[in-house]
Amino acid sequence: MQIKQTEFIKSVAHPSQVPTEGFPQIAFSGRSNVGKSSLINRLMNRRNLAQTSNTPGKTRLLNFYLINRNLHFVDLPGYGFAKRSKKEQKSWAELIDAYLRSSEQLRGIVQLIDARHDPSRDDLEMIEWLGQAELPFVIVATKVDKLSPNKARKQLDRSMSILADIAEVDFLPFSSETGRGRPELINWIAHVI
Ligand SMILES: Nc1nc2c(ncn2[C@@H]2O[C@H](COP(=O)(O)OP(=O)(O)OP(=O)(O)O)[C@@H](O)[C@H]2O)c(=O)[nH]1
Ligand SMILES: [Mg+2]
Repeated sequence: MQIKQTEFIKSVAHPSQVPTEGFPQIAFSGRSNVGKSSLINRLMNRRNLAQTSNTPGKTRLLNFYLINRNLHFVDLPGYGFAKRSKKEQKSWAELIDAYLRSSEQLRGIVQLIDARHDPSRDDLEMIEWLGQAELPFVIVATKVDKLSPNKARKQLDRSMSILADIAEVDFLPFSSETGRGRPELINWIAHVI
């Protein structure tokens, strides 16, 4: 698969507003600031179509992008952003949860973790959920450019062994800075849709 044509479609605050064209959907999940929007931009080779920010909590809605006029990418709001009120965190969790449970077109989930750190408690909860849902998912360890090759390998091994206890996982190192992992992730997407 080659990504040739990309456009922003819409932001959605409720699962009932999800586009109804029936195109397959790939969703991108992970804690706030982990790099979901940056990864989507890198996949699309668009600089700032998906809005990124140093401030966590930039993506608050489900954002839909149309790829090659026949596939949707869904940028999910990040979880685990402590500065939001409990009420707001709950409403985000409910939006993500309702979408993941109700979408009939969802073909797979790209779950991001930070290559520099052990998966957080929220990450583990999410990945455990994914392990039980009957949906293909891949764990992408992003920001790998921020580590030396040696440190990256060590931390990835650590994270992989932690995750191996809770779910059977595919694992992919990625960098939105350098594009590392892009071909492999596009292959994975092409395979599951
Ligand atoms: N060096 C490096 N920086 C990255 C990478 N991916 C993201 N960043 C930076 O990390 C910050 C957050 O990235 P976003 O893509 O906005 O993160 P997000 O997961 O969409 O965040 P929310 O929308 O808040 O959930 C930005 O400053 C990015 O430039 C990467 O692979 N390498
Ligand atoms: Mg974002």
